[in-house]
Amino acid sequence: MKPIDLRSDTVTLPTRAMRDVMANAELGDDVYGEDPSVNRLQEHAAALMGKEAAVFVASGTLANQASIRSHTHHGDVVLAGEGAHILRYESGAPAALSGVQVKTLGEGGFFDARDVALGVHPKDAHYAPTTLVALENTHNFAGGRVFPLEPIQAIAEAARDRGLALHLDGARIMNAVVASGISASVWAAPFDTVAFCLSKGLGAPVGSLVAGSTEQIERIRRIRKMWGGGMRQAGVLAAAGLYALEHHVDRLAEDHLHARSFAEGLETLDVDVERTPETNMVMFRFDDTQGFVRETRLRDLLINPTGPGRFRVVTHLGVRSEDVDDALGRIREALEELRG
Ligand code: TLP
Repeated sequence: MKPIDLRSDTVTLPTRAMRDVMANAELGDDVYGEDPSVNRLQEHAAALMGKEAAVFVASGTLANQASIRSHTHHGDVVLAGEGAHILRYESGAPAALSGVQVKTLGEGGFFDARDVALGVHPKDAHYAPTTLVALENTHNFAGGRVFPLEPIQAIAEAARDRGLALHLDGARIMNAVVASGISASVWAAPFDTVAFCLSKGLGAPVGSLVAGSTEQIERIRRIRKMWGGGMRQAGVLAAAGLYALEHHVDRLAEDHLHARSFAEGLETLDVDVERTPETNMVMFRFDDTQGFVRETRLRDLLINPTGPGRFRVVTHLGVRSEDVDDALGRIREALEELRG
């Protein structure tokens, strides 16, 4: 049986064409700023996000955490939505690497300008200074939902009025672009820094970027070096990233369609799907967490729980429509076994 891996869009393998551009990439030492492929990718990313500059980093985690470090001082408070990746899945980095506390706002990953206004600490020696708002789009823990533009613009205004900086964890911002038809630069405009990933739905093997002002990106470049993230002949990876941005954005629509048919298929199997997928994730519930994992793995189907009784399916470059049908067939069998 062919294994079907729906744990994440991070599991994609580079295509033949992508490997070819990697093999032929022009290289140099990026710590000296001399890798032409990295430079090309960074210029492309900055233009795409409508910012002055961009820096190539190893991961989404590094992109977020170096950005947080660049905006804050030890002891500050960062405001973020519930289930934010920076808080939930980055190994405690805001506290460990920047010495900041993350305070969550709103519900289910989403919040509004009023939450920001109420969340900011007063300027009083009893309170830690609030200096940054970090927003995630699409929101992973919420199931790949798009954080709508209007509330973001209002949040940005509320944050600016209070002197706060704004960071976007846009690991999957291109999924939001394809789902909404709104360009990346419009999504990025309210933010001082925007992190986005090449190694998720876009299918590159490694790499993320942060875009922002020249000054902010220089600060992040220094933090990247300090944290051991200077990458020398990184053009091998940058070439894959550039290829992904040029060839794999429009096809995200296919992943979104696959997620929707997956959700419909699950419903016909009487599985409790949280909501109609907006992008490439399907969140669903099944009480017997261990049983579901066991029975699907026995059928070469990989699906991760996000917590007790809650699962996430992620569609990606390596999932074709036959795989969706095939995976649903395997789930039907697993459920027959578990429901008896
Ligand atoms: N998310 C991974 C896991 O860490 C959960 C996944 O499989 O979805 N921001 C967001 C919104 C992300 O979803 C991720 C990765 C990151 C940042 C971190 O990216 P990497 O894994 O490159 O450090």
